[in-house]
Amino acid sequence: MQDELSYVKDETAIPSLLKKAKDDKIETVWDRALAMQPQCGFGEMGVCCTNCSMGPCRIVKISPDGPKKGICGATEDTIASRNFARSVAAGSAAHSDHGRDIAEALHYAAEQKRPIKDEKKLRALAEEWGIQTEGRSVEDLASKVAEKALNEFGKPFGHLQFVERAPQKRKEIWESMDVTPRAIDRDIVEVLHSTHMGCDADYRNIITAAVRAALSDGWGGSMIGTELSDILFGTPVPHEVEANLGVLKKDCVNIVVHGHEPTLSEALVLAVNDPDLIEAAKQEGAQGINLVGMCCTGNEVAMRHGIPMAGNFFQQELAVVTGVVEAMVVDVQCIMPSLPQVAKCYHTKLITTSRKAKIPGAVHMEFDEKNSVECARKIVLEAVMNFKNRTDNVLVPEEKVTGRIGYSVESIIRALDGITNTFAHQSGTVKPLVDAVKSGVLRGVAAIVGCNNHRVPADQSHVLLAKELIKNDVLVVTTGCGAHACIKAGLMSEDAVKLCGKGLATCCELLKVPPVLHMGSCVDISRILQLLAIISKYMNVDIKDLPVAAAAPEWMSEKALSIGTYAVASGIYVVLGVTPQITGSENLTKYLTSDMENIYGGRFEIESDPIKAAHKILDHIEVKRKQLDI
Ligand code: XCC
Ligand code: SF4
Repeated sequence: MQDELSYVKDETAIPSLLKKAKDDKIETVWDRALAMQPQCGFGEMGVCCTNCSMGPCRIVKISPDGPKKGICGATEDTIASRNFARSVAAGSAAHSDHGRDIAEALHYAAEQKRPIKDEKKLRALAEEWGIQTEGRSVEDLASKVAEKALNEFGKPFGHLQFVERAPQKRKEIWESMDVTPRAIDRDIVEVLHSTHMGCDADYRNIITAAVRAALSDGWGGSMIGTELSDILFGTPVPHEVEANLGVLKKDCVNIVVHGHEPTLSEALVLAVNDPDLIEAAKQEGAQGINLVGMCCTGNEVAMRHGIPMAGNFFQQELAVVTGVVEAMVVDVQCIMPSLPQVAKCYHTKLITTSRKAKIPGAVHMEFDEKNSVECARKIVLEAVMNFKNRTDNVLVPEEKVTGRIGYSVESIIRALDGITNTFAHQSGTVKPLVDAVKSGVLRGVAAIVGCNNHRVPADQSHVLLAKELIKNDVLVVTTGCGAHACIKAGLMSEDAVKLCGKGLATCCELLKVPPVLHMGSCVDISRILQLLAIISKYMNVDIKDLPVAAAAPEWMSEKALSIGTYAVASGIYVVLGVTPQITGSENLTKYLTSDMENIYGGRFEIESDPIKAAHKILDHIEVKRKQLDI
């Protein structure tokens, strides 16, 4: 927990709005974090178990007295690993259920003959999945691909189809550990089953099940989410976008779309361009309708439509505090239950849209995929009619920057090659990137992903880490709230080249790309897996051999734990800036931060200092370079 002064230095637009929140007597995430101190030591160490009603049980670590086992006899290793595995399963469930919703959306789009944006990608995926493409209409193919994707969740035999995208050596490692993901729902259910009271007590075996569920996310649910979203809504291409809370407009009806699934936000993009609704807004005295995005849904619509990126996780309450938001429209994940309380103090309507996420105090307008445009129109009209209720108590912060985003794998390969119409699954074309790495001009590639967390000054670790890496000629790719942090700090602008080492600067200037590439939302970390798989196959090595690393410097969600786990199991070195709740078990901590490397080639590292984290990543990259003899 940091005091407010920590935020004054950065570019987050947070200080001015935090002051307004104080003046308006609004409680924010920082107030609640302060009130929560000191936080429960048992929970922090992961040694509190509530898996059955004989508990809660907790293991006392700080003194020789006190219980060392749960009532059933579960040890600290069992309890901490079960808690960790259940978090991973929940994270995998969240990402994968999102993927399933997109697959359903593709199914309905086909059924209703609605536009399917990326036909090329659809055909490529159909071929990859062994679906007969010749002579088939787009709708027919989309329907078949959607069905096949939906079957990935519960098929009784075999393994996930996207596993085939991994390099051969990786697949062998997974086979040898029996963690090849089979069916997404099954792998998640198995974690819940095996961590039930009186089932699996071996922390290594519990983590093995967690790994399988996590791989079901990365090479399953998330990858389905990304690929099918691209097919349905378009594969992102590079373009400019504005970011930070300064994108809100005083004279317009402002709608913030917040959450995760692009189905809702895509329908809103259509609705806000409806001439009737724009006219209605003008009738109400506004200049027009201004749609902006927050968190991952913000990333989705920014990547595909250039909709401004209003902010990340820790800016959601502050967006309402501006006093100019007519509606905040949310679906699932990372939506603070505090929002209706904040909204109540202004005129803002908080509109929930998913049956999976209702919040007391919000207006619920359920989004129906079969009737998406009509639903979106109703929501937009609700916002328009709310414009007249705005008061004078408004503050739109000045902070606003422009950056270049839209780096899907296809766009990256295209930027590298100057070739158009490249399919992601065609390798070969990553040659210029590989050559730059081999020659040493580029030292390697690092991914910076994840959330905000009160344990870190908002965005600061993301930004310091990214700056230190690009200064040392490491190309950074980013998603999620990390991407918001980086764009706000100017790291996706042309000027960012000045912060780069000589090699990276030359590459960026040559290819006309920023040193920090925005690859999308958190499900789009599957794009990063895909890119690494292509590079590995091209170089004929495994992912674990590449001079690459990942970091989640401010992570907080269970999804981030699932991501971290599938990254490690994919052979990647993953630095966590916030300590996971595992330290009550020395064995589990050692397993995750050391032993896993011997098995999977990747491991977790815990490092809260972003500069030190950067240097650990740089050291790791140099070790890998040496091993590759480059
Ligand atoms: Fe959520 Fe995806 Fe984390 Fe941001 S980065 S706080 S998970 S919105 Ni995914
Ligand atoms: Fe306690 Fe065991 Fe029940 Fe957990 S499962 S609450 S350790 S008795």
